[in-house]
Amino acid sequence: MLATNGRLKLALQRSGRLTDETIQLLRSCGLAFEHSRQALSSPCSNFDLDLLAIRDDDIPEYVQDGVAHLGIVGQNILSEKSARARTLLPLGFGQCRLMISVPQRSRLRSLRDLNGTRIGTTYPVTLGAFLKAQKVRAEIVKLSGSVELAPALNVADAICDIVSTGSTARMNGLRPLLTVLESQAALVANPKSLSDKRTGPLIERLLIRIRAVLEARGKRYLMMNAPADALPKIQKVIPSLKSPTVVPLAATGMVAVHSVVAEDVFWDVMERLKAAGASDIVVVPIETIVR
Ligand code: PRT
Ligand code: ZN
Repeated sequence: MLATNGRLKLALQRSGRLTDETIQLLRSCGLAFEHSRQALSSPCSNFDLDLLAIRDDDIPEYVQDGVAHLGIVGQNILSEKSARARTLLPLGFGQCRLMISVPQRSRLRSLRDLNGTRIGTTYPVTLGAFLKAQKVRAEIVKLSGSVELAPALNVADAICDIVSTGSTARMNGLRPLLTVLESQAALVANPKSLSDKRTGPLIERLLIRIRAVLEARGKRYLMMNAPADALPKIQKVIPSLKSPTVVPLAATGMVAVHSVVAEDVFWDVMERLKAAGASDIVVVPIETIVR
């Protein structure tokens, strides 16, 4: 059943770890909407899109059933719900890992050691598929929360849970053994809505915007002046600079060079540009890059 009132429906987490970054991403795409944690549905005033704010666990099913055409949800939840939703784009936030951890003093050291053990988890489907693929026979103890307490309560020998900084595991005397799944938030779609003649083009328009915002993340626009004969050296400093914008300046022999650089190498690049002869280096943030 595909929701039809002509508007696209996107399901997002109502209130949780993914909510703020999801809203920020959608606003960066130029979408105007009110967001309140109380409202189930918020319309966008400048795009044919309604946002449905629900529990993250329900998002895969909403998308699979066509109640929402799109969803933004962690890949860990997608994997666990094994719903028919197509991943369109990883979004670069909400990074975490589904990991098997064991008590610090446990004798369990490797994947093979897990044979014959009990593993407590709220991810029985994902863990089951992993153990099957790895040909490990272990008992999966399905838990509904506080997984990290299971070994101390002798409910399990190991646990399989989401880890991001690792501090919860450490605080509970656990050490990570191995990663079952790497995860981040992703944009997912109901497969039928991609080919639908009303929602398909709307999804494509939204995708172009999201890609452009993601493309610009972590990048800076760099402008500098330099003697024209320093250009070859400058191009060596910024290898990504295939065809820099070079504008002659009124001062004879001087040019302005513009380029895009990655934020994480920016300080290093700037020092080397100065050494190569560049001056008046200006760096500005980039909001979007449309390829
Ligand atoms: O109410 P609703 O069902 O919508 O939310 P929720 O409580 O089920 O989910 P929420 O908001 O906690 O997480 C939403 C999504 O964020 C998850 O599905 C993951 O995709 C992602 N994410 C990223 C995380 C974490 N990092 C994370 N650290 N989800 C959970 N955790 C928990 C983890 O379960 C453990 O208890 O944080 C603890 C470990 O954190 P560290 O930093 O101590 O390792
Ligand atoms: Zn949840």
